[in-house]
Amino acid sequence: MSSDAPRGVFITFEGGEGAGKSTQIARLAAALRTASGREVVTTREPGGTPRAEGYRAALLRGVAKPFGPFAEALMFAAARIDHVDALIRPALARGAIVLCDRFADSTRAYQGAAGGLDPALIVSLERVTLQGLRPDLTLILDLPAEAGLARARRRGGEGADRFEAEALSFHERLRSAFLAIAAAEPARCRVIDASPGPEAVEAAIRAAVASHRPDLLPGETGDRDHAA
Ligand code: T5A
Repeated sequence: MSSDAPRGVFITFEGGEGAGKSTQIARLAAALRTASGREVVTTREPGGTPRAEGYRAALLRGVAKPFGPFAEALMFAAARIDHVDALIRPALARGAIVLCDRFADSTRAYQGAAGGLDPALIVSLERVTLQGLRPDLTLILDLPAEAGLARARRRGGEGADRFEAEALSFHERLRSAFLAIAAAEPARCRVIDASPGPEAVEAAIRAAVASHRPDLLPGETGDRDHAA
C-alpha cells in the first residue's frame, strides 16, 4: 500500500464460545455505517472467502484434530492467508472499516494456550501468515465459559462442533488466555463485559470504539471519558 493510500480500520472481535461476537458485529456495523458514512465490511474466521469457508467446514467438523494442534494451526493459517490477501487487505486499501469475527488471537488462545501448542511456533506462524498486518483494535468479549457455552447451546443448530465439544476446563483456559492477551497488549485490546444483555454490551462496545477512534462514531462518548 502506498503512503497516500486511504487507510482503512481493522477491528477484530475475540472471546470464547457464545460470547455474542456475531450479534455485536452486526450492531456495530449498522452504527458505523450510519455514523461514519464509510464502507463497512463484516467478515469472519475461519472463513470470509469461498476457499477459506471450505477450510472452515472441515475445521469445525474436526478433520484436523487427529493431526494435533500444530497441523490444526497450519490449517487455520492457510485459511487466514487467503482471507487476508483476497478480502481484508483489499478492503483496507479502499479505506473500509473491516469488522472481523475472530482472527489471529483465536489461534493463540485455542491452539496455543488451550491446545498446548508452543507459543514460539505461533509467533513464527503469525509472522509468515500476517506479513505485518495487525488489528487496530481488538474487542475481547469476556464472560464465564459456562455462560457462553449455555448461550451457544440455546442458539441450537447442528449440535456441538469440534471446539464446543471440548471439556469445560479447555474453555476456562481460553478465557484466561484472552484476558492475558488483553493485559499484554493494552493499546490494541479492550475487554468488554459480555455478561449483560445485548443492549448493554453494544453500548460498552460503542464507547470503546469511540474512545479508540472518535472520528468513527462522532458525538458518542468514549469509555475513557467515563474513567475516574
Ligand atoms: N478457532 C477459530 C480456532 O480454534 N482457531 C482460530 O484461529 C480461529 C480463527 C469458530 C471456531 O473456530 C475456532 C474457535 C471457534 O470454536 P464459530 O461457530 O465461529 O466457530 O464459533 P464462535 O466464534 O464461538 O461463534 P458463536 O456463534 O458460537 O458465538 P458468538 O458469535 O460469540 O455468539 P452469537 O452472537 O452467535 O450469540 C450466541 C447466542 O447467544 C445469544 C445470541 O442470540 C445467540 O443465540 N446472545 C446473547 N444472549 C444473552 N445476552 C447477550 N448479551 C447475548 N449476545 C448474544
